Amino acid sequence: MKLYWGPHTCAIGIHVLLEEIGKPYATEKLDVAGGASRKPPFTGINPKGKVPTLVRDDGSVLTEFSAIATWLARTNPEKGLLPDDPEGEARAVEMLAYVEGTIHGQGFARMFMPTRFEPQDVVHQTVGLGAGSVKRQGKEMVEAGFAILDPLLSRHPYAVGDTFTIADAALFYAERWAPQQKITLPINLQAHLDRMKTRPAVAKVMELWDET
Ligand SMILES: N[C@@H](CCC(=O)N[C@@H](CS)C(=O)NCC(=O)O)C(=O)O
Repeated sequence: MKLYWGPHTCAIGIHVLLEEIGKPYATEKLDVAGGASRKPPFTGINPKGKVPTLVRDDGSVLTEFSAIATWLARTNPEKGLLPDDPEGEARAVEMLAYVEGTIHGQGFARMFMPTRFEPQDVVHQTVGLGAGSVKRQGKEMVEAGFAILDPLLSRHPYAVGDTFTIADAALFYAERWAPQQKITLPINLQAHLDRMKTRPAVAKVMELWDET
């Protein structure tokens, strides 16, 4: 099994899951910021040009954070990474979808790659966090998303309950971007991020990625 990843990307959540599972795996680092994921040879592996990308032992390729996370959870049931009960599973999927689709896909993506969003005029793309800019819009979306999730984390230490699940791996990667983008996390999400960093698997991956 091999995980393709890039510095500062959401792939860190999948790397954490691989460490939590504790079975052998390989990794390959890509210069995602420099565009390596969008050209050959990587596009021959994942034409979407995105990390995380997981190549499994049978050579098949799995893409999309939640698909990879769900597959890892279901193939390692003894680790309890995805609740078995319908309510717990639905809450985990709910968190994954919101982090990936809204906070990441709508919010942080505008901050990281404003040129891929409308409006395409120079003013809106280049005024940084100025009013009306794409980046500012993204920041507001992220802050609104975090504000919605924060009360949930006042009820339990992990994203959907008392134990670590794949929903925590997703929430973690988004929380980790907040200080890098000068976004102040609400109190319960900051506590969750701090809690995540105390997990040996998370600490190990952050050291491997050379990130704090
Ligand atoms: N929907 C995808 C999104 C993955 C994604 O956006 N990955 C980013 C890094 S966090 C990436 O590879 N970007 C490279 C690019 O778009 O050029 C998923 O959930 O896995």
